[in-house]
Amino acid sequence: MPLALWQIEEGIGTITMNHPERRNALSRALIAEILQAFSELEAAKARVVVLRALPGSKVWSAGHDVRELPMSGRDPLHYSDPLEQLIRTIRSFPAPVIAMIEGSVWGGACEVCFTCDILIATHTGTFATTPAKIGVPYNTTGLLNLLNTLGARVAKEMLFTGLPIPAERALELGVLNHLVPVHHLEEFTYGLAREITLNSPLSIAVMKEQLRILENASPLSPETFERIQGLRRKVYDSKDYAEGIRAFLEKRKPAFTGE
Ligand code: YXS
Repeated sequence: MPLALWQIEEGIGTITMNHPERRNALSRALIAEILQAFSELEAAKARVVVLRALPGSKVWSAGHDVRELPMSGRDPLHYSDPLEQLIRTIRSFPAPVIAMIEGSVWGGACEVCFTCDILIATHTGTFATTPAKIGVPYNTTGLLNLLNTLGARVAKEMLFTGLPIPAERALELGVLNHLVPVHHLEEFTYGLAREITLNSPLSIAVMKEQLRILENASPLSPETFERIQGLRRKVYDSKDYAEGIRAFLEKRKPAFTGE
């Protein structure tokens, strides 16, 4: 059974994550199929893409596949990690990507969502950024993305507590574009998508790329970048990181020591 389904109709592409048994955990295999779907939709000149889970999902995506996180000593969110590749693909896709959200969104899947251009959710949607629960040293691009999306206050609360925020609060914070009733979610999302298909795809593609460049315009000196990387190495070399992964796999609460 494919882990990701895709289709295109009247210029509107749809990619559906189709691995409910694993709560759409973003494994290498699932991400590979999503990336393939984006490639097919780019070739088919999709004017807009809707990224979704199966209708009625309780979990939109459980985030990075914890079973595929490297054990301590290696960077768990390095540049070529499949999840990072997916985030870059969405960001550089030459048409708007709409995240249509039903169910809870966890960890790295929040970043996938937040990277999408437009977020439309129903009240079952919640968002939890969870690196601290697993002892993972979040990566710099991810933190910048969270800062840009949430602002420092909310990003800190979400990262430090790991608690989910409900869709209503995400709307208040400007994370969501729209919060609509479950029965209206598809009709509303595809109605907005249709509006996009009526406009100039070239103008939209160029504006999306301009905004991407401007969003990352804050230069980091090499020294600052090295300092940040050194901080991250401290975490992914830690006992806490190894404990975080072991606890998840053993289905128990982690006992962090801060070492
Ligand atoms: O045990 P089986 O084989 O049935 O599989 C179970 C879970 O192990 C699996 N699963 C996952 N496998 C790998 N990676 C995951 N992230 C993951 N999440 C779930 O799916 C099967 C059903 O899970 P179960 O029984 O827990 O389902 P549930 O409906 O009771 O609960 C759904 C969730 C999502 C609330 C629960 O599965 C959960 O809390 N999952 C972990 C969510 C999370 O902490 N994700 C962050 C992953 S780390 C990450 O994204 C980044 C590295 S970071 O942290 O930096 O953002």
